[in-house]
Amino acid sequence: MVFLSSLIVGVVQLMKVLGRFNRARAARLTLPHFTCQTPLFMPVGTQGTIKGLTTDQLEEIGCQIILGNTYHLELRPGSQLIDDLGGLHKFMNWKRALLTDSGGFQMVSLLHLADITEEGVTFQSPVDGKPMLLTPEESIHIQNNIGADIIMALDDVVKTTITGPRIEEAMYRTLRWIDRCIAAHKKPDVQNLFGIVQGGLDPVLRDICVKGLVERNLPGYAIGGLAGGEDKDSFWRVVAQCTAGLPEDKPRYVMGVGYPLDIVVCSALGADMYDCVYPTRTARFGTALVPEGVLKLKQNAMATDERPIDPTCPCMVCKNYTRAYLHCLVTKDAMGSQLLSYHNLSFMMRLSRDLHMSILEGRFPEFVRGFLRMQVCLVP
Ligand SMILES: *C1O[C@H](CO)[C@@H](O)[C@H](O)[C@H]1NC(C)=O
Ligand SMILES: *[C@@H]1O[C@H](CO)[C@@H](O)[C@H](O)[C@H]1NC(C)=O
Ligand SMILES: [Zn+2]
Repeated sequence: MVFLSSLIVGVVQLMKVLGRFNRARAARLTLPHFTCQTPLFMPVGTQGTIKGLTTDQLEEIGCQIILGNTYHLELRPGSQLIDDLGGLHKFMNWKRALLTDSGGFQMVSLLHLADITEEGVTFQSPVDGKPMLLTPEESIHIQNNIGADIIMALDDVVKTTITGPRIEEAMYRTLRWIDRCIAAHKKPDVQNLFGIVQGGLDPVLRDICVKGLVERNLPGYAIGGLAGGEDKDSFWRVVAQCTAGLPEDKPRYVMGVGYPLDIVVCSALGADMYDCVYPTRTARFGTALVPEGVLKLKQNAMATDERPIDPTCPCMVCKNYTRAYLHCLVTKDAMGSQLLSYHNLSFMMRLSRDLHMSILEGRFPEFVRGFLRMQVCLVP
């Protein structure tokens, strides 16, 4: 079985660009478990679930790939157990594509005591407080156990708002670590290892990192270290520079992005993949994505509003429920946030399809203009 799938993966090119408009691309991404279309959005399933939605519902709204957090999966239930039970696809009953992150970003952002050395990321176990070490080898080992279609290299993450020699150190270390990741990767036939471009906001460092990674001829590349509080101009400049330097026939993933507007702009700049925590971030639910920006269902005006969240949305929630009903649920019942997540993700999936089709059909500029015209009314 493994032999057969490795044969298939061996002959099928990972990415085929089906259409372009200037730098924007609509492509087909042939992954071991599913063939996806780009631009591609990946909802984040922290513990192997997307909050409140079943895998059937995810398929129903057109979700093609889910991002799993290695750090959370390793803590619970543990990657060894996932491997013993047949891999994450089987464990969570998801037949389509999966991507796992390296676990490094989560550690650095969640654990105050994380410390980065040449060996790896040292941190205090949140379970028993013991010091632990995540090396590039260990990250790949864990991700090999989890079995996602795409796995991410461990990189040395720094916030873009930091300046000085630390940015340069992190970029060169990321390049040294990619070789350790490649050497440790046991399943290159069924899992695609992506490298991550670092270098902060410095064009010279970004350029060195892009060239260094491209030399390694990886299946795909991510642009990392963004969406961390830098201004929009710097953000778009870095994305534009990196996409211009990365190979035409390989997928480009902008990590930690994001908002619908950012996704539209990054797609225009030649990026293909995004992870979107934003549409399912349930901390302060009661907000829904609509073409104009966001709709706040908690507002009193919603209490008697008989319209759906978004009259132009064909999703199950907008077909069946009024704003008034959702207003009543949002602060009181788990189903409120579940229905909103369903609509929010449907919205993103529809945006993904619209981008893909508008590029294929040569009407990408019209689509972007229409999108921007709607958004300006209600930007949060
Ligand atoms: C809601 O509407 C859909 C049509 O999108 C329909 O198929 C479905 O049965 C309805 N669901 C509920 C719970 O009413
Ligand atoms: C829906 O999306 C909005 C905007 O991204 C976000 O603020 C909100 O938390 C999301 N709601 C749910 C329930 O996922
Ligand atoms: Zn909807």
